[in-house]
Amino acid sequence: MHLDEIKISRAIIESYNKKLVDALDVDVAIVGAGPAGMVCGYYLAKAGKKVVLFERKLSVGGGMWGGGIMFNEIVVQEKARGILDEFGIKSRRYEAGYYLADSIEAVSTICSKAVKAGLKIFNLISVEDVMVRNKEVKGLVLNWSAVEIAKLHVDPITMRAKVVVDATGHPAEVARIIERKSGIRLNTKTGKTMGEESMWAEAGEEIIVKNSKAVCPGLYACGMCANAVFGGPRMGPIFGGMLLAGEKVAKDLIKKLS
Ligand code: 48F
Repeated sequence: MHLDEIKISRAIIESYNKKLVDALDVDVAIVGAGPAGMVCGYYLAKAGKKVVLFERKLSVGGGMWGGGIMFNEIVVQEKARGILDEFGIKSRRYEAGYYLADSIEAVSTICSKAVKAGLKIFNLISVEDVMVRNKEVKGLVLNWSAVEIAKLHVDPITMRAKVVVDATGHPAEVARIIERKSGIRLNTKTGKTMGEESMWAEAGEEIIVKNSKAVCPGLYACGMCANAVFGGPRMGPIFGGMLLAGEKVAKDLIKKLS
């Protein structure tokens, strides 16, 4: 069979265009394809919600690929083992209460299951702003990451979501944009982002799940971002809290949207 390069190009352009147009009006838009964002997207998609995820980088997975100091193993505590099982990720007991998983298997499996469940992931897209109406977040402002990196003077596009989830990890980028530009008071003690605290795995893992909740009308924090917004320690290469945070926000949103 003769392969026509123009057909290949047309197929990609037409299909991507359709996918992007369909992503302009959704139930939930997640920012960041780390473990927290992808797990959240998986449970939402599985529940039949229309959910899209925008990721700045070429690859999904955020900080999970590198385990600790680039040793590609992750530790997960007892409480979160059920989520590894739900995804079919193999875990091995290290000592009582400590389980190990291969970080490559973990990222690739979470991503695969989430996409198969119906989560639409757009990589290479950066969220540079939010759409706000009457002090409520109503959507996201998107641009190609290549435009951002090259600092090109190119205007973005806008999409609408019933709820936005900030899963951008340590920088809490969406919450900080709102703090800087919208005049909306965040649901924190000070009304502003509180900032993350120094390493304490045990406390951080507990707090992160509690902190993964509504930040302001229309916006939820999920994963490491939640401790940066509401205040809480970092926890290093233990990942149960990220998985549990993703599951918790998804459950809250399924209830809220039905
Ligand atoms: O950092 P990341 O993995 O966040 P997470 O899911 O997990 C945190 C852990 O990896 C680790 C940890 C465990 O103890 O602390 O750090 O909470 O994933 C965040 C993703 O968001 C993307 C970023 O490239 C990364 O893949 N991201 C950040 N800002 C934007 C963004 C943005 N403005 N637009 C699009 N993507």
